[in-house]
Amino acid sequence: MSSINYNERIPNNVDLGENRRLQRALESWLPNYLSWWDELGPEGSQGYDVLLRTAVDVSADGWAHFDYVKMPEYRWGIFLNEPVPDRKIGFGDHKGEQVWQEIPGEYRSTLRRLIVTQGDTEPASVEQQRLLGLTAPSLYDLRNLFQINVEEGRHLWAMVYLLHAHFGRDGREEAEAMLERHSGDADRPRILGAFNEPTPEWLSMFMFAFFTDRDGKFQLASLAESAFDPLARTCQFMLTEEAHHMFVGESGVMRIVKRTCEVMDEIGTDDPDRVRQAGAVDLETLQKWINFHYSVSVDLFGQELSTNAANYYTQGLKGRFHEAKIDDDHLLVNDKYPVLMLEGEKIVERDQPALTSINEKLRQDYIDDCQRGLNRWNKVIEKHGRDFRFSLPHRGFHRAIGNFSEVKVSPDGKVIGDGDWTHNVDSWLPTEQDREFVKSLMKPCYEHGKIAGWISPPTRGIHGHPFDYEYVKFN
Ligand code: BYC
Repeated sequence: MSSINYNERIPNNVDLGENRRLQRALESWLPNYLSWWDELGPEGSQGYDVLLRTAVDVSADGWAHFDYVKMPEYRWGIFLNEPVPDRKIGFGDHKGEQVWQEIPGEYRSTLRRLIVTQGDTEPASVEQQRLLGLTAPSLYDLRNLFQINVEEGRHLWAMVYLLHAHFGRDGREEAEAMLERHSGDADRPRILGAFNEPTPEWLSMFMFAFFTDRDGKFQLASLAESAFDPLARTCQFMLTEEAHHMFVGESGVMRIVKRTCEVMDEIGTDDPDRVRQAGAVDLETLQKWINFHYSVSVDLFGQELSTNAANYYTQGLKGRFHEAKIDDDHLLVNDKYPVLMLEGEKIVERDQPALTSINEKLRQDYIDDCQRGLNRWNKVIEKHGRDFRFSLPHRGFHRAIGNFSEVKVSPDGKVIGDGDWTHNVDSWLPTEQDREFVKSLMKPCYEHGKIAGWISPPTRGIHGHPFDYEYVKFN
């Protein structure tokens, strides 16, 4: 069961060959997927040979194989983690019962919606990043972008498999619709807000991989707790791949911070204009990118108080992050959770029912994880003897979903009037001018061992290769 069958058109470890109907359904979706990749996948990259990892096994050791691959020939497949024998449901009304291999009828539409929401983000991110291959700061970064893109494509496959295998005709229609909605499309946008924002340059790419892929980590980890076992096992394997995406984001920003600090040392000043003139991104500008990407990603966790979220939990469809490690009754019926609420002009903490606060609990876990990354970036600045420190804005800042969506909140957490907001917003969020400046730095640098001037090279290459390895061959 565990090794993947590469002789089949769609590599898989789910015995697809034994279910001819399902296999045919997926094989008929494949050409549509490939035309979508051709049209909206990485621009101009079809002929490149890229050093990519491909999943070949789901076991902890040696699950991936590295080789040069042309991206349209990547073996997108369907891999689920091995089943845990005798796995029991860990939370909610069905706690202690056997997990489900098929979906109970009463949960069908809710699960379909969760799977569609998750699946929709995957091709969305590929669409958002499609032009970045034209301006990568190095071959190493170009390869990492393409790696992320093919794996997000595989994550779409993971969700489409569940739709085809478990939702009949509705599932097939949803799978088609995944290729019909497009990021930023006025008529048929992607489902969640952050996935309709453009990723126009590499600073946004790294911030997206740090902040938005991290939402993916927490959402997938919650779905990995699901009583619907095939969903849980799929998400577990997706998380293995996802770790690299977040590494690309965190180390990417770290390398930019390092370069900025080096430039400040070289020119002997931290004056933002001078830093920009010297071809680096000033720390104030990086903070604005943090504010933007963090706030749109924080929205992805939904409303602070959500009966939807409470129902997902009670029904056993979606758990909390690392559910089994939490020391409580996993029913939460009598528990409380502190939530920031808006009362008039004031933001106050109020105890709320833990069940309806499930989204907020996940958001808090996410915020703590983001803060750890920022601390590591701040260490770089500290090492260079500078006083500047990055911080996460208040969770009410620049929100479009939830309690704070109707008001304006400053990064330090005060409810402010429209006038105050307009007066200050240019120092909090990227302005057109800032975006133009960052874009002006984006010149491709595809010579071996060379790197653009606004970012420092990585400390290590990929798969034991040095930084100056030929990660992408243009042919
Ligand atoms: N945008 O009760 P609520 C990833 C809607 S990223 C637009 O809070 P719920 C990745 C909501 O639909 C991870 N609408 O909703 C990263 C609802 O609509 P109705 C993606 C929003 O359902 C990088 C209403 O507001 N995974 O993997 O509890 C690269 C009430 O809200 C938004 C998932 O999302 C929004 N942000 O929570 C590649 C996991 N938020 O019922 C990939 C699956 C809420 O009024 N999804 N609404 O019509 C879920 O778990 C939940 O659907 C959500 C929302 C957490 C998203």
